[in-house]
Amino acid sequence: MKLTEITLRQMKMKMKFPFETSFTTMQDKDFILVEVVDEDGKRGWGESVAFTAPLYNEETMKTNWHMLEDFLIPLILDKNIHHPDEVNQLFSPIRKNNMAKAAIEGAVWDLYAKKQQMTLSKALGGEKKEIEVGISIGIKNTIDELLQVIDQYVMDGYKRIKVKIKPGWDVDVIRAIRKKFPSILLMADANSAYQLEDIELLKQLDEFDLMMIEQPLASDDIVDHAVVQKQLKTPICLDESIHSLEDARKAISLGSCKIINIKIGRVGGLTEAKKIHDLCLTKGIPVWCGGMLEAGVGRAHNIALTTLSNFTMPGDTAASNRYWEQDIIEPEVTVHDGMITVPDKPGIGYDINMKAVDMFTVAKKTFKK
Ligand code: OSB
Ligand code: MG
Repeated sequence: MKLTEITLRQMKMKMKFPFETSFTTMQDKDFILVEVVDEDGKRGWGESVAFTAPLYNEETMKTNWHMLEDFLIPLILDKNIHHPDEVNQLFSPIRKNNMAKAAIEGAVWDLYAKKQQMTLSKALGGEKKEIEVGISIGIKNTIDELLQVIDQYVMDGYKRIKVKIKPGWDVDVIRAIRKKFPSILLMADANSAYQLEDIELLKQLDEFDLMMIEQPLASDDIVDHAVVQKQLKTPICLDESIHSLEDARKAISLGSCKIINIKIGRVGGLTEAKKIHDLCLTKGIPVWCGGMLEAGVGRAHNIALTTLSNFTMPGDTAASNRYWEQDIIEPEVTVHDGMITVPDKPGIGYDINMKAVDMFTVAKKTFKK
């Protein structure tokens, strides 16, 4: 494959509901869509999961555009690529900026799978024909409001409920949920809102039989997480702290977590995501696929990755209509009884709805040799 043309689009989509986490409330979704074209005119699509502000990690939509335009596209344009794993290698001189790397790498994976006439799932070595999904619910104004929202998603069939917590919105909230829903699969995501000194509070969560607590401590910490994990019955799952295979190896060997949330963007692409998956399989660490409020292209990549065998816990990839009035893929992602049927068409398996893409495009630039 030789990439002869790469197009970046800056997209703006309105979410149906604001999504509140311990670090910010998101309403609009601004992101970069990447389209690659090869010498045969075949196309592949990728989506950057960087947000507009550097609050989840250090990247932003604009830093991603800069990295793509000035560094990553020049490294890949017109190069001969035999397999998408080579993209990881080509990008290795550039430090971090994982979401920018993953956006273009994902497009190359899609293109590669399409050229091989196989699904992205198969190209990655995935086997599942359907995947289990849960849902991630933001912070609400009142506990009653949250309980109502949970009730609706439980009735929709989602396989596990994740709620966001932060200081002041934690133990009482989880207690109320457990009282009303004694047997659902339940977990809490703190997005780094706590510190080592909060350990007594975190221990109070042990009585609620949570599947896991996601990223209680700082995003760059795997040392104190190990201290907390030793004192907690509830498994810790790391999200923000894992950027690479090396991070995963160190976190596992320190005992910083018992579960890992793999996000393709955070780890720099599907090749690295697969390596982390494989390591976790040998270490007995279950993984699941996290979400970044993706539009359809990112959602499709998440679905393909989740078909790998060690994704044994429901992920955050909910239905398109949970987030969007109109998604950018055809058909949209649908969930029945908490399951998504993996598409069987080549590549990401969904068509791009170009009318919707054009409607949400704010800026566009094409790069050629
Ligand atoms: O920590 O998993 C997270 C959304 C934005 C930023 C970080 C996270 C999340 C979610 C939502 O939990 C997952 C989704 O529905 O895509
Ligand atoms: Mg998280």
